[in-house]
Amino acid sequence: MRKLLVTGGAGFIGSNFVRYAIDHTDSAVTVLDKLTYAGNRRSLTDLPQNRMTFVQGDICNASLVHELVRGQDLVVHFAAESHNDNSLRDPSVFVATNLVGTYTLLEAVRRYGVRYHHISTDEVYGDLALDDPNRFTESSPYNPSSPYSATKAGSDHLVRAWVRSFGVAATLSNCSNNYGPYQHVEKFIPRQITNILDGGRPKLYGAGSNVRDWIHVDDHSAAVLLVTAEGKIGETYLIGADGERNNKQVVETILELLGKPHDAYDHVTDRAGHDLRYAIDSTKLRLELGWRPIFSDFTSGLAATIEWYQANEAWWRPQKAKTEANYARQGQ
Ligand code: NAD
Ligand code: TDX
Repeated sequence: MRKLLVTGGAGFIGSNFVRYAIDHTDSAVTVLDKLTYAGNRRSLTDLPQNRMTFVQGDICNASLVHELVRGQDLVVHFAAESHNDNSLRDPSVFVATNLVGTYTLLEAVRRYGVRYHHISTDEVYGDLALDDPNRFTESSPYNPSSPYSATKAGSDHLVRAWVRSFGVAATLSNCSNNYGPYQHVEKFIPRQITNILDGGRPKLYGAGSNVRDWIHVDDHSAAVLLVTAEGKIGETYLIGADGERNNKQVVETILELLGKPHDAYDHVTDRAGHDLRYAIDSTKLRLELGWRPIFSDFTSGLAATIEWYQANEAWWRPQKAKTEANYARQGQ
């Protein structure tokens, strides 16, 4: 049985990954999560408690991190401050968690010789023009735009330096925009779904022409598990499911799935420095490791996600009013 430490396991992708890993492997999972505003213990309560240990704590706490890393077979590091809009309001916690937190974990896996997998984002590569025929690959130059993506880019560089300088056994993956259950209502898709469920309207930044490359969170989890099993030490794998759509198209699909008119949305203040387009070329992952996405139809994945938010109001309701009040202060 593999002993697995998952940081950020009470967040959106982390909790889906823990569920996926418990369903698809015999791993014994320890979750380390600070339970910030973005972490939710309820995202893990349906899991068999004999397969999972939950520890509330900060990845910047070196003594706690060393105690937990020691004796593990693998650390998968999801914990982060993850929201671009928040990083524009207060970057400080992004520097602490995304950079110092990653450094703290790297020192611990170095000390105890534990295998490490680093979860990162396509945003480290900056953005693409709408008509650029190229997509991001593992050799695209780093060019992050926001405080969030700059700290994620810095954390990737730390991992590569610890591999080369200290021989840490690490792999990295950079994924595109995830959607699915348990995503915080501050993020684009859950915000729009819950606005409509609440009798309100979707809020589109600017003209809505920005493009994101959507992937279902379970396809991300499957790719991460595969990289931890078969990826080459020191290598980076881009994860994407050919899911490019602009924000206006996504909002129109959500409105249609909920039986509302196509144009029942509002345009609001654009995000400062808003990246125009992300697009991933995942050829390396597909050819070298044989990964394929299962959720190839975005509309049916989105319909299932909408059903999840309809059935789980008790999960998202406590966050909704505060999140919308924060947005309203920014004219969003
Ligand atoms: P999230 O904000 O939903 O969850 C983050 C989790 O980390 C929360 O449970 C939070 O409590 C925890 N956390 C934050 N600071 C911590 C600290 N100092 N110590 C311990 N725990 C802490 O984020 P997410 O969307 O699930 O993203 C998870 C990871 O995936 C991040 O590294 C993010 O950069 C990356 N990523 C996300 C996406 C996406 O579309 N959401 C895409 C690519 C990569
Ligand atoms: O209300 C909104 N209206 C809107 O038009 C919100 C919240 C967002 N948007 C736009 C901004 C983006 O173009 O929708 C797009 C997606 O926004 P977010 O959900 O904030 O995601 P993004 O900024 O693309 O970053 C996400 O994907 C990459 C995750 O939050 C990151 O953690 C990940 O690294």
